[in-house]
Amino acid sequence: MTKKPDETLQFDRELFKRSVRYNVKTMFRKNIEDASSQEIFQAASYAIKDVIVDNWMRTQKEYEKKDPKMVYYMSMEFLMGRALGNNLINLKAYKDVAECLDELGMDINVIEDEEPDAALGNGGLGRLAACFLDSLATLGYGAYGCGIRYKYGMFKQQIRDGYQVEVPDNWLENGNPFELRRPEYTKEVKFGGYINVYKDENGKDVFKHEGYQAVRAVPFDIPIVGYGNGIVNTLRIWDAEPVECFQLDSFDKGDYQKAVEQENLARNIVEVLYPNDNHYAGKELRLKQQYFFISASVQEAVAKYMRTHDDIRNFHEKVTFQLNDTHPTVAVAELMRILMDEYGLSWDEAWDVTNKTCAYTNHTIMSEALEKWPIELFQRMLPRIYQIVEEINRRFIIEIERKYPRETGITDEKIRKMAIMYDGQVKMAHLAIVAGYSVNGVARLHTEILKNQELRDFYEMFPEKFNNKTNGITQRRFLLHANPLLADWVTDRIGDGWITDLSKISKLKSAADDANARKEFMDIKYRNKVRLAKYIKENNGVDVDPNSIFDVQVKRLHEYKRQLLNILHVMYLYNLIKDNPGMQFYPRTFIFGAKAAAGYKNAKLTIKLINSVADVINNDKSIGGKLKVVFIENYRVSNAEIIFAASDVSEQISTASKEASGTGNMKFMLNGAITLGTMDGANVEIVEEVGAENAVIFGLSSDEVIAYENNHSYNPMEIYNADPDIRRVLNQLVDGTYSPDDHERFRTLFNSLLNTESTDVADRYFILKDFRSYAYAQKQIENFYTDSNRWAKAAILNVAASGKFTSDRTIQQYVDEIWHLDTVKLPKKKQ
Ligand code: 26W
Repeated sequence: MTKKPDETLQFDRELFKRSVRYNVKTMFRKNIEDASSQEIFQAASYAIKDVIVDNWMRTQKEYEKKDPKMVYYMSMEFLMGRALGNNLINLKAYKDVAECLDELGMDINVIEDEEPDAALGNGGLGRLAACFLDSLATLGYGAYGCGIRYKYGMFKQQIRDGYQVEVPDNWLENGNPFELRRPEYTKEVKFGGYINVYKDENGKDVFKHEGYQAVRAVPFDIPIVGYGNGIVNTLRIWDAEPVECFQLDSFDKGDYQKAVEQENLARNIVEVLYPNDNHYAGKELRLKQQYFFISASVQEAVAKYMRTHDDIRNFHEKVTFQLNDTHPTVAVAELMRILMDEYGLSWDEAWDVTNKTCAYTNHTIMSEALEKWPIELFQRMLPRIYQIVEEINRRFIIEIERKYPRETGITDEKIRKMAIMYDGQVKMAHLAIVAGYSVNGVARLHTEILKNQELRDFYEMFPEKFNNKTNGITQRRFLLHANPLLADWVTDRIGDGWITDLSKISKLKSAADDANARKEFMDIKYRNKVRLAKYIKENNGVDVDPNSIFDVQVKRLHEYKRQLLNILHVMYLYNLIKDNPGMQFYPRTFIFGAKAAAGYKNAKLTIKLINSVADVINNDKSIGGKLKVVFIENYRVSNAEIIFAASDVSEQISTASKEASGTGNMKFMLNGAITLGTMDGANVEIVEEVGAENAVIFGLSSDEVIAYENNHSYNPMEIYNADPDIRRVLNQLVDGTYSPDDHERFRTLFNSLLNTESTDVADRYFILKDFRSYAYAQKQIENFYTDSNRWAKAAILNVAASGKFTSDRTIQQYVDEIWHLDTVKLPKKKQ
């Protein structure tokens, strides 16, 4: 018998086609010719799930046999996007399936477009979790993603009359073909009530939780397919169900009340993702969501461990919990509770295990993002967890007093700044740092700021816990799937090794000096721009010229990310063109995409401003189409893939020190866009990799920003008074140029920059301070692009230098320096 290359990867096309026909018939009672695209999507997805499930079972069997150490990646958010295309890519079956669908008379792009995004996340933090799962499976590490199965994910954004309108995202409307309900792993989670303490027969304290409300947590498993290795890991998201159903005849009034409350609790808890990015709102329901999924996940992690081991004291040898920001931090107290109350460990034993199990990632230094729960709420909702956190705090304060004895004179100051509970609040970041074994930032600069500024006191006390893990992205989704033209071009030139080892992409360097290669590259970019132009025409009704420079800023809308700086600069350029009709000007298309948190006034008004500027400029025939502004509605993972592939300029213009890392910056780079950015977050490392001559950098450094913040010495009014161009642009916010029907519409944006009417800090994000340097950088971009050889060279060098920014590298560093997991390889499939 001849041996096939790798049996796990043989894709059986005939079986697939038969299976699609069969599914269409049994699911919809139709022949394939009569089925809708949505029905074909469903049928094809179930056919693919069938293939995945075999590998899933084999993987899980192997894990049982080898018993590797595993990571539980705990996260309130997983921004997965669409699954079908990604699963096909990782099964190495994309082209096969595209051809099969073609034979059945269907276009794979149309079928993929039928799938709603799984938008269970806001932005960077949620998408990072999704990239990490992809890398973990691809590198062969045992991993669980643990999260919440929100009924409604991130809202859909509609633009009406230039304003953002939020529309519910009923993503499960047509079901989710890839998920699997696992009722056999149901857990009970308890809220409220009180704790009774009594002694058992050995005189030991027993804590009994009474008078609580309970919810059943029911897990749904989603397969995470590794690239070409047969590994399938699990994303486990929890749904909530009421503990018991109504039995209308059998209970008294008290029970009836309780039954109704429990029913409501279950219904509300997983209803919707909080759409706030980097902003803590302190909502009671959010704390419930946190404890809900954490309690269920920790219970299951412990139960699973105890199915095959007998001493819970060694839990940390097989399990580690990574806490994605502070949102899952109740995990430390929940683990303590289970170890002590259910397994009888002493405090010290439980603390030892917890300490060796939990690790925390910080994703932001924005103070308004810090989670601080009112102690009263904590105590009322989670009475046992509260007791445990209080005891952790009590012991930690003793530790502070030991390190900073009274004679130092700083004991009280340290306690005030570092305590976990202080001033009526529970500080989740402090809890995560004290209770875990690792604290990491997400880019080198960010980690340095944590160590030297934000978390300085903790770094002083626990220097060994602090480490950096610069973020990364998966090239499987963001190049191989998102940009097939460029992916094929890369593979033709250097082979396909880059798909699982992105450091190999550096072999492209030589192409930058090859005139033919540069032409091919620019050709591909042009075709991707045509694809985006078509999308923009279909979705926005705006014509854009693929020969213009596509200058793109897509990310959540936030003042620190400075979309306002970008649009003010567009207003400035427009003035320039109007004043100098004959001037040399390379045509530019400024593209924005951003969702604003529903209650974030300035962010929403910035969207209206962008659309108002677009309206005026796009309809001004006198500028001959030199300038266009487009706001892409409902920016999300699926259209991001089209956008990155088509971008020339990557706008990464946050106020230095504010963007922890950024990951969009990496996706642009991988697709050959040139960074126009500040020295913030991972931009610093991008410039280091690609060379300063292949990026355009501007603005204050993070040290300068921090210095201004500390001495309160920045006064934007001086700039307004001294610079007539800036003054003119700012005045246009309030003179009706972009709001003829209501001159006051943009007044609050004007005020946020100059603050003539309140005591708030003016121009908190240094927009005026950085404006000139930004405008100059934009001028450099124009000159740069006009020299098309130099541009093409720089763009190719960006692709070639993107190797560091794969999430495969990031995950390998987490494994080597934090988690210490074992790799697993699947045995060859038996025939
Ligand atoms: C409590 C409300 C809340 C919600 C979300 C606070 C904070 C968040 C996230 C931490 C915000 C976030 O997504 N941060 C982003 O994380 C990315 C992944 O590490 C980084 O690349 C971004 O710079 C950072 O803004």
